Amino acid sequence: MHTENFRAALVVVIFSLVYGTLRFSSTLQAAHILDRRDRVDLATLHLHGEFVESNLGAARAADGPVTIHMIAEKYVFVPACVTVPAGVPIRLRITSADSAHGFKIAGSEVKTVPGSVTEIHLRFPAADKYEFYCDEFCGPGHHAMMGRIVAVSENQFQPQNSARGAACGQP
Ligand SMILES: [Cu+2]
Repeated sequence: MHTENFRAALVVVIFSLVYGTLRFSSTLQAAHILDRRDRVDLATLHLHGEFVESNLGAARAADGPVTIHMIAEKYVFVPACVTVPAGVPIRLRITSADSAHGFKIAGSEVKTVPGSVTEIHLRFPAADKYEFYCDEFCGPGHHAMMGRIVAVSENQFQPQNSARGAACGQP
């Protein structure tokens, strides 16, 4: 009888430990995801703030880092083509104008949802073209939702602050 009670107590203790550990790690994970996202007002996305059209694309801050601002919407990325310098850290800040979308490129992927900014750090090792696409099914045009990052050498890099800037990736 004592043995049965002991076994029952042991099962409860083990269950509690496993459950507690899972709860703790999922809370940490959620906090981590929230940390990496900023809120953005969907209604004024195009009017002011970091996602106005004139601020889309790649820009280099005065102290050096390069940031890409991008909007995902059915069924395009704006801008769909971005030129960046190769071999340096690139910060991508992306948000969605409508539904959940994915952004997948060369071994990295993130999800983006309306009202939040998702941030990811990328680096393109060589001057080359890197295709990206939406990997979150978002509707009938999903399959065509793609774009391109063109990494160029430092001295060829000219930040473009235009969503529909000059032809990108043309020879
Ligand atoms: Cu999609």
